[in-house]
Amino acid sequence: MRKKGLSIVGSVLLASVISVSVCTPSTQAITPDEYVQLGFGFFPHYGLNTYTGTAGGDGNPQNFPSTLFAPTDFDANQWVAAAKDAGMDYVIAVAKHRYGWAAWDSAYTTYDIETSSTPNLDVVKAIADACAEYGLKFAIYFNADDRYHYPNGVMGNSAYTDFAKNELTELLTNYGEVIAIWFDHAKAINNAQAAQLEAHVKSIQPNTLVFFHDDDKAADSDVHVTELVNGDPPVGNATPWEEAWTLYTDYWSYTNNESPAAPWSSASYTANKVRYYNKRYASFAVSVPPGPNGKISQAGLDLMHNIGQILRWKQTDDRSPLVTYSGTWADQSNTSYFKSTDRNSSQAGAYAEYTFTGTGVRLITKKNSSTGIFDIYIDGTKVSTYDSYASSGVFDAIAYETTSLANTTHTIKMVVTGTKNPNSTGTGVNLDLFEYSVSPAQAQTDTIVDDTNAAITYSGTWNHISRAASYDGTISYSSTQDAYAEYAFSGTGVKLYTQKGAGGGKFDIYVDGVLQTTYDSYAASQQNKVLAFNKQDLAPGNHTIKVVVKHTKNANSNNYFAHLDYISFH
Ligand SMILES: [Ca+2]
Ligand SMILES: [Ca+2]
Ligand SMILES: [Ca+2]
Repeated sequence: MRKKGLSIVGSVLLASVISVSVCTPSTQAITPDEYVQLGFGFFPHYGLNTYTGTAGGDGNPQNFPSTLFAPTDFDANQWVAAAKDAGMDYVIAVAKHRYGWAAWDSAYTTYDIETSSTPNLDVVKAIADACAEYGLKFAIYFNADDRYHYPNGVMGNSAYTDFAKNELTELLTNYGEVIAIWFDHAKAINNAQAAQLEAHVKSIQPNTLVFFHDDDKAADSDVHVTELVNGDPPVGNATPWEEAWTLYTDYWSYTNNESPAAPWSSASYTANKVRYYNKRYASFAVSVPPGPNGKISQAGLDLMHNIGQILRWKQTDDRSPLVTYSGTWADQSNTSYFKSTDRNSSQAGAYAEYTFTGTGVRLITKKNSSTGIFDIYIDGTKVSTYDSYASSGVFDAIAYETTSLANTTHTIKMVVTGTKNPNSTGTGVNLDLFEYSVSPAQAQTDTIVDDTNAAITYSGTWNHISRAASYDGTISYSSTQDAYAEYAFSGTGVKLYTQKGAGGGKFDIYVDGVLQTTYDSYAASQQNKVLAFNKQDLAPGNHTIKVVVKHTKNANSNNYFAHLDYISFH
């Protein structure tokens, strides 16, 4: 085993000569603050670990041949659709865990998907493609240790550093925009290695955030990342933060239990944790690990769906300036109220009014033995009269709920009647908070139109070639001024994908004959399946999208090429 390790180290040293050290301006930066604002992410742990029967990094990787990796029904679209359904906005793909096994075919090792039971499945690509399809951001987990190729440790080992850089070059070049590289187990490397890896990542995608999961390298991390078991961000936290955890008991990856475990199996518990971390300026990323077949279990899907049903409701407290009051209202406080606050009035005709944009709204009140009756109006029309009497106190009572409003701006109004039912000892009514919701998360069913599709009209000189890294293995390109490609579709949203590289030039993108943007496809290093244009607010009906070659370029580019890889619409 040691010999095998050493021979790979040798080839790694040779390969390191081809490293990339250039700077690429990106147009789609994400800042640490924006990362935190994403709020809720999916961190599905899946890879060789799923098939070893051991928790994560346990055991000697030499005992785990690559052929153990054998999904029968792999479906990254299922994972990402479930993430969207849960209200998540990004996915962290586990490209390489501590065993050192690569979930893509790396040119720098054979301990990867190439020698697995599914050599043609690129797990990283499948997740990246699904994220593009469903509109989620894409990040990559890369364990900083590597117990297969470097069983004696990676600390201070320059051959390892070069090997890691080469693998990172592949990950940052072939899968489009990567918002973050999540280096786990960073205590395995020293500070100089961490600095080199960070510089390398940013030399390829300058706006990719770099995280080191390891307290002694926290200062070097763009976002402070913590496992939930290691503690929460403090109250008043102002450091960009991500908390991460698994919803299964045994480990981050599937081991032998395909069901989420208590307390996380409760959708309200998990949704409340998301809100808890978001209030502390932290995003929350969770694993619901796919099983050995390559899919998330039904129990996992159900939990994710139910979390999404809760998170689609956003809270507006009674003290929010967005709520306007008329008449006399008294402030109340009790830790059982949302934000510990409530307002109460018994004055007939007094009202509280709230304007929101969405498809659903709820009014949350407190019932007790001394509360009375109020009316509820939506957009000026009385929709309900609510009796808030109860023989004993009830917090979080939903006095009114609708989920069937048109997706536009509405007003809900609570009007005090000064009346009560005979059992009640008073006429006062309580407003704790309003909740409003947007349309239920829906899996976007985009239709993909590859560049080879006969329905695309090409004018002028275009080349149509095979290229393995492009969508469906094809790409079309031109450097002829005013050459164009045009496609007609029916729908409300359209995206256009290109590639970027050292010879990339500029092209115009038109929708319905109106210039939308001029796209500069230059990048110092090759980037494939790059989203060049995204418009999602079209009126329902027929539209056209057109790419027109400018034959202009920025000063760094060595050519004028415009590429069309594919179009998607819905
Ligand atoms: Ca390989
Ligand atoms: Ca409140
Ligand atoms: Ca293509």
